[in-house]
Amino acid sequence: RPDGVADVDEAVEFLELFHAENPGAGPAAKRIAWVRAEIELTGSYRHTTAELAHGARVAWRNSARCIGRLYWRSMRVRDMRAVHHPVEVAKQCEQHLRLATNGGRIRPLITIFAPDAPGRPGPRIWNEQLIRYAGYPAATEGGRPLGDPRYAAFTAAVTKLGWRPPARRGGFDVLPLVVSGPDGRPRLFTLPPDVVAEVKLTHPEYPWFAELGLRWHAVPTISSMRLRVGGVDYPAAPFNGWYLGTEIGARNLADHDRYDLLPVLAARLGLDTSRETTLWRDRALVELNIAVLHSFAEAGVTISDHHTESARFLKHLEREESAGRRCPADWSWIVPPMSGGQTPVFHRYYDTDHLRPEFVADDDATR
Ligand code: HEM
Ligand code: NRG
Repeated sequence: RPDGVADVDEAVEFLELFHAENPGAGPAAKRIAWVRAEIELTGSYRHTTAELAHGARVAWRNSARCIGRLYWRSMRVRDMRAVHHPVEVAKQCEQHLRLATNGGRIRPLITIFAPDAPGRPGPRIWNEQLIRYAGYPAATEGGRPLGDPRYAAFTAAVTKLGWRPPARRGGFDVLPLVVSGPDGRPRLFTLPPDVVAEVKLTHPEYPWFAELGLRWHAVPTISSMRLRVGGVDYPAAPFNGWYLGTEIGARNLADHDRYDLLPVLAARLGLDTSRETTLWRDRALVELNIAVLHSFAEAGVTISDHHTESARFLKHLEREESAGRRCPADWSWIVPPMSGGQTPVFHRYYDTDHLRPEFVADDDATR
């Protein structure tokens, strides 16, 4: 709700869920009566620390597109509801990255900034993730794009706002954070390099692979999704887990409209690219994904492969069923983008309910 008024029905539904799942928290009826009165009086209400943490974890549990939900209970929650100012938001995003990276042993973590309140919207982070690479269309001699084409528009937008790309633009230039406060005015913040953990890609069998100069950041931290708990919106609530190798190796570095590296790899591998039937794309794709998993492991950075994470997800479904809960899942997002049929998640259907609390994709004007 753009006016920051909390939805009473959603509040009641959430508090009933919270008390059902946390029997130690006391009687629901008393808390619900209190919250009803608070909303009537102020237009919104304040979650307890326990409600906020549970709400965030359940929002993860309800994310139908996420294969990584087995560990939903163990996510750490940083309560930064007192933080409104863009300068402080940026600082706490840096701290989020430090704590999440944890020297390579990645910890699932969410930092929750001030909610939308009547007459006072919460802060917003305009980046899709805290760490993303700039995209420069047609920047190379051959007129090929440099960097991540997905962020070409965002890169142009932050450049207009005053960002200066490095003197020598590269394929992996980290974009600045764009944060706005209650006035809506975007402000730019450069992330200090020490909070941006990256892994340089090498291949266990091909020494030449390192010469390609490929790398990726260690921690995927989505920062553009609104967390909605019990009728209250938290527009800035960046969260992270760890990467599934295929996100990098089968999408970010491989998609035709991203880094588009399969033709480059096929050439280095000496594959016959004259016909599709040689499956040169598939062979290059496998080697690229081997390089991603190998490099993260060598660097001591948490990552998982699609076979392991698929098995974990089935275990999660079993557990949810035992707990008597529905577990919505979106087949087209859950099935990995390579070797789908070789993973157990391919061979079944899923619940498609829409459950709350939830993460909501906010439209990103500059994406
Ligand atoms: C999506 C894996 C943790 C929430 C995804 C996707 C993967 C994934 C592979 C699909 C991404 C794509 O195709 O672009 C994992 C793994 C985790 C993890 C391995 C390790 C712990 C988390 C956490 C949260 C979360 C901690 C939230 C608290 C989501 C959401 C989406 C998603 C909301 C959908 C994003 C969208 O609509 O663009 N996850 N995830 N995940 N995940 Fe997870
Ligand atoms: N595919 C995106 C990240 C989406 C979310 N994936 C996770 N989330 N693993 C990419 O950057 O490639 N997470 O919270 O761990």
